Amino acid sequence: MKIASSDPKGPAYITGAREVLAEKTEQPYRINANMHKAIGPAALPQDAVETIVESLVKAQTPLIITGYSGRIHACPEQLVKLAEAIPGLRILDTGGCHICFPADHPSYVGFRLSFEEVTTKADVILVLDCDVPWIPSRNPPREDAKIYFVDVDPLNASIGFSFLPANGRWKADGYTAMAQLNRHLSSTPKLQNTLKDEIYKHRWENLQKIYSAKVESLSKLSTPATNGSLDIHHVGFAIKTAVPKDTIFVVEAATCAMSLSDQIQANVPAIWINSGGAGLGWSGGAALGVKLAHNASGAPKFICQVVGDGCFLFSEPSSVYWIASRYNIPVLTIVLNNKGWNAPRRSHDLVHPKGLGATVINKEMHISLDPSPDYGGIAKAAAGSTFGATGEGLFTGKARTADELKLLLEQAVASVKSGKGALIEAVLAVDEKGDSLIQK
Ligand SMILES: Cc1ncc(C[n+]2csc(CCOP(=O)(O)OP(=O)(O)O)c2C)c(N)n1
Ligand SMILES: [Mg+2]
Repeated sequence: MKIASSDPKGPAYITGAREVLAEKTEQPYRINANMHKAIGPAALPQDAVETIVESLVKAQTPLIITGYSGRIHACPEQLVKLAEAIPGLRILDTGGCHICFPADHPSYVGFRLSFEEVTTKADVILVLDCDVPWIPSRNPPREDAKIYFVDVDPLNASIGFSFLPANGRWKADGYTAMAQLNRHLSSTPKLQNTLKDEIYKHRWENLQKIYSAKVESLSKLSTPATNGSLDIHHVGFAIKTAVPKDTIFVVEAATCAMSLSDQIQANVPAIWINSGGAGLGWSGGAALGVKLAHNASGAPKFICQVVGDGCFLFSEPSSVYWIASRYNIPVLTIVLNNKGWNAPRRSHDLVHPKGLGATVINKEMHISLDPSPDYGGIAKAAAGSTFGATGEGLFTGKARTADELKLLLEQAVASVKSGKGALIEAVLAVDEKGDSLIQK
């Protein structure tokens, strides 16, 4: 397996016929890497630049929906520039992999999977590097919405069936395309004149109000329950408070991911990395890889993996913690114990709201992990009696209350900083259907 560096970038299987591979070469074979560089980024044609910019400027409720444009770390800055140049333009992040827009910006709708209702209100939508911008049966765009689609791979050529109806679609690099839109906007006097209209000022003020209300509501949600028991909002807040400011989050948190992102409020590209695929179990190995990559770049970072209990079990923890210990790769893991697989319950209820499954508890649906395995114990056993060169085993702990979590997080962060990996299990207060018992 190799990592493709031309778009669509990512892991690629390379196959070679056995007979050819077994042949002897006559002389040493060399490849000149300079002659094998990745394909350069593709730009938008000028008429597309003009069409998209004019539509966004003239729209009443313009929206950009994106999923993985943040993979190019310079792209969020271009989106911010565009959102500030066209007041009222909002950005919805569907959480493809990297964060695509700073969470503390008033134009950010947030990281929401594809059922956010702003999609149904927009009159112009630019979909940028995104595979599932909405779900047609839940939050379809307006019939009269103009939709433009810019993606490195708009046809998803390697996927059996994938098609997004749109008024225009272009294959282009997200950063290059957004920089083109910004250049055209700032150098076109007619559009600049239009943007002087009072309406844009009002729209900007309105976004500030929406943003202030959001900050207030997230702050309320972040408080612990009166009896101290835990929900994802408080756990997210506690993690954010405990870890270093420039922590990189490696996230595989399934149904907890959106609330977690609300509290983590990632505002720098690439500090939030989500699995880009559907097969669970990615984050254990990924967290170690992210740690090694930062070490290799010469700028080591604190890595915090946040993982659902189901995903943790999928992640081959016996290999992950043995490798972490054997090769001395300390990261902090937070396991979110909500007693099992919440996502299949949600999927079931979306598709069969009145089905038989809606009447039974998670144990009867066989999606429960209750009683729970000893998550910390599994990791500790795999890491062995000495983590790396520290002479001590992995640091582990289990928190059921806000006070326990605070204390354990402090100790775990100190442990990881001293070179020894750590795992904290956060036990969320949920009922037998996986719903939070905490009402806020
Ligand atoms: C390898 C693999 N198996 C099964 C699934 C289907 N699946 C999607 S989400 C999920 C449950 C994940 O559980 P957990 O990590 O506890 O998160 P929660 O749903 O509780 O938020 C499952 C089984 C999958 N995506 N990948
Ligand atoms: Mg779970």
